[in-house]
This record gives sequence, C-alpha cells and structure tokens, in this order.
Amino acid sequence: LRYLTAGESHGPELTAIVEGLPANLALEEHEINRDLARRQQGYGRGGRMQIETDQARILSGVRWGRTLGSPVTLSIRNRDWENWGRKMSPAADDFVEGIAITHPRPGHADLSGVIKYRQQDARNILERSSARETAARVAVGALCKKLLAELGVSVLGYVTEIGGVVADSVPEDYRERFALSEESPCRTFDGQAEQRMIEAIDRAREQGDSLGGVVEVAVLGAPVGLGSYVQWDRRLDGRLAWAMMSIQAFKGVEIGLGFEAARRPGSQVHDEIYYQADAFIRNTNRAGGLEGGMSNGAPIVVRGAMKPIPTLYRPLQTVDFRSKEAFAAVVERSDVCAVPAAAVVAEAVVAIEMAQALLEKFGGDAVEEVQQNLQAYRDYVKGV
Ligand code: EPS
Repeated sequence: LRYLTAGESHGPELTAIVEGLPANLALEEHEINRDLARRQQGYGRGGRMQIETDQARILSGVRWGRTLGSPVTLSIRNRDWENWGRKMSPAADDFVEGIAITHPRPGHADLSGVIKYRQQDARNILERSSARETAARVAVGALCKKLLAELGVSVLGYVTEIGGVVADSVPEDYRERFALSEESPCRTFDGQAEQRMIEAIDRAREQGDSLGGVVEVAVLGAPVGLGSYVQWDRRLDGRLAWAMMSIQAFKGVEIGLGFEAARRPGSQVHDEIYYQADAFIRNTNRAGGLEGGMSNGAPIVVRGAMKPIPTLYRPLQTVDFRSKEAFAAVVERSDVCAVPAAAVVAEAVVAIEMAQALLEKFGGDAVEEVQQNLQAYRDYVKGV
C-alpha cells in the first residue's frame, strides 16, 4: 500500500492517489466524509473552517461501491479557492504585483523553504506546508480504516492534553475514552479537563496566542507479529513514529510508557507474561503493544505532541528576508488550537501504517483473500 497527496491550501483541490488496496472492499464517499467532518471540528478552529465543508469525490478505483484493486483517486475541493482567483493561478499572465509574503513566521516552514526552493515569496512555501494537506491524509486514512474494520482492527484517536491541561480522569477502556471524546468539543474524555482546556483556548485567543497539546491513538484487535525486528525499516514502532512525526507541527512521539520508561527501573517497565486459559496474557501494557518492533497482541498505544501553531495574531519578531530589516511576522488567518483535529489526523496516519503492516503479512488481491490469510494465522496463534 502506498499513497501520495497533492494540492496547495488555497489551490483548487487536494488530491490523493492510493495504490495497493485489495479489490472488493465496500467503500462509499459518505464514509470518507464522516472523517473529513470530524477533522474540521474542534474548539479553537479559525475562520477557514467556516468556509470549507470537506467532501471527498472518488475519481478512480471504485465501481458500484466496491474497490477494483486499481489505484483509488480522491479529490477534495477547496471552496476557499474561489476567493483566491489570480492570486493562486498557474498561468504566468495572472501574476499579481505586491502580494509577496516576505516576513517569515518563526516555527513555520517559511524561511527554510524560501532559501531551499530559491523563492522570493513565502506563499510559495506556506501553501503546501500548510496543515490543510491533512484533509487528504484523513481521506486516505478513512479508506484504510474501512479495510481494517473488515479485518477486525479499530483505530481510535482522541486528545489527552491541551496547553498544559491534562485529561487525567482516564477511563481504563480505550473504547470508552474514544466514545466520550467523540462528544467533546476538545475531543477528550475528561469533562472537567475539557472545561479548563476551553478556558485556556479562550485565553490564548484573547492574547493573540496559540496552543498545542497531546493526542493518543489506540489500535485494538491487531494480531501478534505485525512488523519485524529483522531490519530497521520493518519495525512497526519505527514506522508508526515516522507517520506520527510527519504530521504538520508534531514535535514528539511516544509509544506505551514512552519517555517515562527511561525514568523507571526495568521491573516497573516490562509487562510480565502469564499463561491462563490456553493463552499468553499480560496484566499491564506499558510497552504500548509493541516489543522488538512487532505487535504483541495488546492494544497498540501511540501518542504525539503537537506544538502550538506558528501563526500568531500577536506576531513574533522576525526579519524581512529581502531587506533584512526587523519586522513582526506575517499574520495569516489561522486557528488558535488545532489539537482536536490533529487527533483525527493521527488516527488516519496510524490506520495507514496498520493497513500497510497487515497487507504485508496477509496480503491478497481481494479482501476475502486477506481475511482468509488472517483467519488462518489467528487459528494458528490460538493453537500455540
Ligand atoms: C493553516 C492555516 C489556516 C488553517 C489551515 C492550516 O488556513 P487559512 O490560511 O486558509 O485560514 O485553517 O488548516 C486548514 C485549512 C485545514 O483544513 O485544516 C496553516 O498555515 O497551516
């Protein structure tokens, strides 16, 4: 399974091509749109989300509600494009004088991008580095979640922290965490923390500031033995970490105990193994479902840290990259906090990696074949 996305934030559309999905997977546009709508929600979003109502169109690879095994092309229109016209036109004749952005935002791709790509306008950088691109990845993730559902695997994303406010009333059950979070404007499970998160976001908005946070993704139902220790790039923990870190504005990733594992002695880190009722069991899951680069059958738990969005309404100090004079950074319309949306994006990128790992081990050209291969393996594992 592989995919590419394309599209500028204020261009006509975002496009994704997904190759390697098996045939006969039931797929409808509304199933993708459900996740696109979830990504658009969340307390702390800015004006752009009032303009967009993200909808995916399936342009290839699906006929009469089932995948064909051929590449699936998805398109998501940017409604805001209509407001940009000549300013985002591909035609040289449409050039508009005097709109170049030359005051790069600290923390954004602006400055490194203009140097790297030899540009004189930071818009040529920010259009593609924008987190608008995550809409395309959420659409791809929705396809992968459809496949995972056929294989008995679910991927659940939610928020555990915003702006230093921690959701510390944590239900044991991941499904309960998820169900509560689905009802929450901060996409979190702790109602009291949610109230304080909302207050923190309101305060940041008043102060022209922005807030980051932490999201968690739990994968339930993954069989033991996905990924491998035999080569570095086959380690599932490494691939999940790469996928999470590749989300715009993410600066940290943890699996299971994560950095806390470095602080504890081994006796309080590893999950002891017991054999009960014909099965290997653990009473803890500090490893986050991954040992030796492989899934161990327990829930896979990955967390990602998102930094505050670099576009501040009370801008930080910067330098005009043409004149070299000191200026305040450019103020683009933006969100105060996009952590609730990032939980949906994290869910998508984890789903993509999980689908890839399952297809590597149980791959087939049609969904039925993948299901049979997986069932045979599950039967084997039961007998061990
Ligand atoms: C973003 C800036 C804002 C966000 C955008 C990410 O866009 P605009 O400049 O059009 O207001 O709204 O996020 C999305 C458009 C989205 O769909 O999530 C940025 O600079 O990264």
